Amino acid sequence: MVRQPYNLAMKRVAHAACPHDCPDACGVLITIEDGRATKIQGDPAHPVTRGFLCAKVAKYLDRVYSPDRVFYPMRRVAPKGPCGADIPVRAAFEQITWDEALNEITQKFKSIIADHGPESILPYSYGGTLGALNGASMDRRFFHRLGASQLERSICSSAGEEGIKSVLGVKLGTEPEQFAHSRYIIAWGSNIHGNNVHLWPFIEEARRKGAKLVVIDPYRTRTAKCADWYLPINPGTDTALALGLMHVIINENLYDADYIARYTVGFEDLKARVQEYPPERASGWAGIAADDIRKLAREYATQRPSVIRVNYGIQRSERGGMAMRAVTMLPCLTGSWKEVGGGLQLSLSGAFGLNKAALEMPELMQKALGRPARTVNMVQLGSVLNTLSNPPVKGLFVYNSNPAAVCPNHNDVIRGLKRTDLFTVVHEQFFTDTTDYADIVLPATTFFEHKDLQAAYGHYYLQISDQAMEPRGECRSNVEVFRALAERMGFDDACFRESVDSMIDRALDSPNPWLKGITRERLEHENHIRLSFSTSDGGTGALARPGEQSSAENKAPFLPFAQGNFPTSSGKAEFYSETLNRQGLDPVVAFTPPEESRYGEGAAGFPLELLARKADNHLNSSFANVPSVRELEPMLGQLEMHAADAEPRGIRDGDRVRAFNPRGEIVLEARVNGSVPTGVVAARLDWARFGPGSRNINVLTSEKLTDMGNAATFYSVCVEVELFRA
Ligand SMILES: Nc1nc2c(c(=O)[nH]1)N[C@H]1C(S)=C(S)[C@@H](COP(=O)(O)OP(=O)(O)OC[C@H]3O[C@@H](n4cnc5c(=O)[nH]c(N)nc54)[C@H](O)[C@@H]3O)O[C@H]1N2
Ligand SMILES: Nc1nc2c(c(=O)[nH]1)N[C@H]1C(S)=C(S)[C@@H](COP(=O)(O)OP(=O)(O)OC[C@H]3O[C@@H](n4cnc5c(=O)[nH]c(N)nc54)[C@H](O)[C@@H]3O)O[C@H]1N2
Ligand code: SF4
Ligand SMILES: [Mo]
Repeated sequence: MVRQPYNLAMKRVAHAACPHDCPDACGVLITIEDGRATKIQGDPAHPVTRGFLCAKVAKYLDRVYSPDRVFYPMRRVAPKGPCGADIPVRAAFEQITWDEALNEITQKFKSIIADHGPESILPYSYGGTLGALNGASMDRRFFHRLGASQLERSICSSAGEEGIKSVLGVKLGTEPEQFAHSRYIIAWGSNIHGNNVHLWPFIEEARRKGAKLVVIDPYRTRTAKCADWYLPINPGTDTALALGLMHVIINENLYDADYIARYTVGFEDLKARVQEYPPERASGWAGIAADDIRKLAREYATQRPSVIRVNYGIQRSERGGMAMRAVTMLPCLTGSWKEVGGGLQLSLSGAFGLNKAALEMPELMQKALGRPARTVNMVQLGSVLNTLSNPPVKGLFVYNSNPAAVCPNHNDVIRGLKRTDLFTVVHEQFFTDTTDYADIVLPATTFFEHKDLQAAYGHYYLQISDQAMEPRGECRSNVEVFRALAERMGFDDACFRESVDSMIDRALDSPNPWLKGITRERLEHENHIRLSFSTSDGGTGALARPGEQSSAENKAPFLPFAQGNFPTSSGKAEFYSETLNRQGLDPVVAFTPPEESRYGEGAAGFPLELLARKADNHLNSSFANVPSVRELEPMLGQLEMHAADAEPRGIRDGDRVRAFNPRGEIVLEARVNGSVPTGVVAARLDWARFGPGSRNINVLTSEKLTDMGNAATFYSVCVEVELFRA
């Protein structure tokens, strides 16, 4: 229900938080007139996102009020397969009632369980909403109680998480506000303008005071175009570059010996190891001149405070865990964690420590199976659907995700989704690529239409996202769908009747000291609250600038590692990790090039490295279907390449080309535009439905998993490209 019952004629403003899978978690204000949302704007009071929205969410009314939304439960009446111009999506389905839909799903699930056991049912969800409740709560309770297979949700960030944790023990880092105080900023595999735009004003502020911005990225992003120094790097070679930098920093005595002695372990091992990586050797792999490596190392170590914004780009590579580990070592060597505006930021989500166990209740699996259910990796959906046995997957429930667009090895995913013996339910806001293979489609609310609690991974503020309006059509939130399914399944556990407010209270009721004093009531009143860091968690001095709203006791900058405090097994930052050693990984750090790269066997016959990128104005596959947002993306359907690769293939700008490898092929339009270095090509993720032959760039990506965290390798892909002759 809407929090404050409102007079229909009244105009009011609701506070929400953007739940999309984006570091920024913007504070949002939604104006409601006569029950209808009439305006969306950024909340100017939010200290980090400060009143502006990205281009896509600024057009959110077009999404909420799109005529293309799923409004009612629908049952398939046509064969599974892609809709398009010739088959209107709605013609593939008939409208049914919620009662019919819930009955059909539970009856089908019961018969699948009777024949194959509960683990033959697979939930599939990821980042549709990062709201604490609608992301992971009632859904998890339901599937745990059912005894369904568990999903390893590793499509995005788990390699980087393991990499950073192997050094720091936790995912914490430099808060965005501190970037305004930095003198030297490295954006490392981090497309700030496209994917994390609210950090940009802090960087601009630092640059006005003389800071230098360096961008390390194989693709000339909008961020790279704005940089003081742009270093195109060969994909998958960041570990080599980081080792080259550490070679210089250590051998030229540019490190912080006191910090290292007090707060780190394994320095001697690292010192020995970096001797194998002089800049000349690192240069050979990374494609960055040795002199530039030396210059970058010296500037980074001496122009202080220096900070690294490393994002998930470097870890979508076969050895992405090691790459993140290597980069994370840099601020531990220079001791820049001590400085306001120093350190490193990957994800800050480790600070929130919400009570996940209370939300998800994994103990319910015990009740269903007497043991934990098997785990299936989401990256390998193609193989899972086609080859997994004991038991095979017979029921698939997709929500918060669009695997028919975002999952690698697209052709196998589609082959699996097409199986006539697979019962697929998709809970969605839109008729996506994935609903093209659904037996039942259920209508989902947007964040305008449900309440949630919102953490962030790019700042340290917790927010309440209010329900601004009644759901459109018969849409229901994830929480309500799984509540209803649990009831139909006959699960009488009290947790399935818990109210949304009670779940928010329980999420906040956690041993994490940084949640101390933060309650739902306070969040409802104050909209956003910075985590309760104490002065012992940081340095001195005020972070907030005039005009900023921040409670007096909570102004000190958060410097999580100024005095060590690394929650690793040694209690120190680990240049040597016994944990990695036990896992059979290099306990220090070493560079091995990806097999699927110019240095590996994957390149035989397929010499070009493909970056299967995100679109700057979409969010993975979300927004691709909103016409006003699609207009912002002129690069869809294009393959960017370097002239030195185009010319010998007889390819000119604007030609139609075929990009292919053993997994698949796609026809795109060549752009010879200086965005990529020699040997690299790039294309953007889009809905398959809008691509030639109902395909997208994931026909070329693979199911191969990373060295740590079992994550996806979207940026370790080799292809060949030729002129397309129809
Ligand atoms: N507009 C927009 N915003 C988004 C998203 C979106 O799709 N669109 N997606 C959201 C999601 S889910 C996430 S996880 C975040 C991700 O945000 P980012 O972590 O920034 O993710 P990517 O765009 O995958 O990669 C960042 C950059 O890394 C570069 N890169 C690729 N390979 C390498 C490499 O080997 N070395 C180096 N140094 N760089 C490399 C890419 O060219 C890219 O420019 O963004 C979120 N925000
Ligand atoms: N080629 C290539 N592929 C990639 C990537 C890449 O860079 N290149 N990036 C990868 C990364 S980093 C990620 S995180 C994944 C993301 O993959 P997904 O998490 O699948 O992300 P989206 O494409 O945004 O799809 C989310 C879907 O959830 C729906 N949704 C939103 N809110 C709700 C809700 O409240 N309830 C329900 N039931 N549904 C909702 C949206 O309408 C949308 O269709 O994609 C990965 N795929
Ligand atoms: S997608 Fe990111 S930048 Fe855009 S409104 Fe949401 S949180 Fe803010
Ligand atoms: Mo992601």
